[in-house]
Amino acid sequence: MLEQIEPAPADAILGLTAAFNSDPRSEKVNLSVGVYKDEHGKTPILDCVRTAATELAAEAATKSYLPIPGLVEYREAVCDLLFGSGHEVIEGKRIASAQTPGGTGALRVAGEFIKANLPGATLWHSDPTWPNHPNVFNACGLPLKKYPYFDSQNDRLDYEGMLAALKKIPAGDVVLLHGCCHNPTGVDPTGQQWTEIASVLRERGVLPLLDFAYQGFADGIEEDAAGLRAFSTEGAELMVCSSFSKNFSLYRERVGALAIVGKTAESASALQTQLNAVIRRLYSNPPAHGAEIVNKVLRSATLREQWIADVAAMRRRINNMRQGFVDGLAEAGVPGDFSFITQQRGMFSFSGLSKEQVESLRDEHAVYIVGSGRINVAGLTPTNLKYVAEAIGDVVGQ
Ligand code: PLP
Ligand code: TYF
Repeated sequence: MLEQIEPAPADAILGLTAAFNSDPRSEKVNLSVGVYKDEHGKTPILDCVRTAATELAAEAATKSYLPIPGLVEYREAVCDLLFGSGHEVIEGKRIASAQTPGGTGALRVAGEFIKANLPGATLWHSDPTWPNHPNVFNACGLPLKKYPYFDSQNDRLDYEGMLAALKKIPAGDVVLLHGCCHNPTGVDPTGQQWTEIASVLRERGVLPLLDFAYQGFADGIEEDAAGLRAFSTEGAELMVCSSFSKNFSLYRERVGALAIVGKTAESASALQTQLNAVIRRLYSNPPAHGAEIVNKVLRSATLREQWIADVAAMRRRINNMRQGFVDGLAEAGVPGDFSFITQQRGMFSFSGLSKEQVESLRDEHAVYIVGSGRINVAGLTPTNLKYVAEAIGDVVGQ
């Protein structure tokens, strides 16, 4: 009976890396998957991570199971990072939380939690969004709808369209927002807009779900939490999915977290038991290693300082590449104003290239970007920048 099963379609993003890997052309450049690369094109292990891992190896006393929601010290350190230590939601014991296998694991747990505990809720996501969002939430059996997000004419947030749509969402539904560094557009609301979005959702009785996978890649670790904190007002409820794949460069260790903020401490206790029940039936308890590393770095003054500097260096390199990319396009004679690329935040740039141009880039120049026109700016290096800009110049001029 298994032989009747058809192959699944290739993943919109990961399928490209598979094609890239088997491309024999030596000039090839992979700007598809959202992975940070240094100026040599490598995804490094951070020094603070290496030190923490070495210390952990020496200290390790057991490999017995973690509790269902993971390491309590890690969960507390993550909540401090998200909300700010001493925040009312922490002091008031209003958070139910779990260590999860990556940000994707957090999203799946959140989706299953919503399905089990908020029957009938529709999940609203931005148009466009990360293609894995619909994959994950469809798999949870949640009905999905979109709200407008990107103004492609002007390469900016369609704030008016977004807000008008949010004002019509029925009470009891859930709205998914990208906490910062929106994937794929690189366009985020301003601080003032976040405050307004938060109050609209709160007034309507709509639950915000923030996907926070790039903390530190826009303006800074603290600064990037401004959106999330706009939602964390007295008595407000929200859910946050956090990931340390990018900002700790711990991709394969699968480290993330889910925080659910309840109205009261009593409510949060009930939420924690429901969260544990969801995890128990999904994967029982999370893997330990990556979370132990993050916990150690966040709790050591020296390692934490190194980490903050490492994130700042990644952020600066990406921003330098943004400027270099805009300059490179001008030098390659590509017509048009590309200054919007320097305004976009995080790893990605939404280039505006058409599907056909994306295909020509790949077929004729071995430059791989996502079909939506999304470019991973963090994959640009001083070595490949000129080649990529000229390749784009060629396909745009065709
Ligand atoms: N959410 C968004 C928007 C992302 O771009 C990513 C990773 O690329 C994730 C969540 C989750 O990443 P991970 O599961 O690797 O932590
Ligand atoms: O490039 C992106 O948007 C992501 C990156 O297990 C990614 O899809 C790749 C693998 C993975 C999670 C996220």
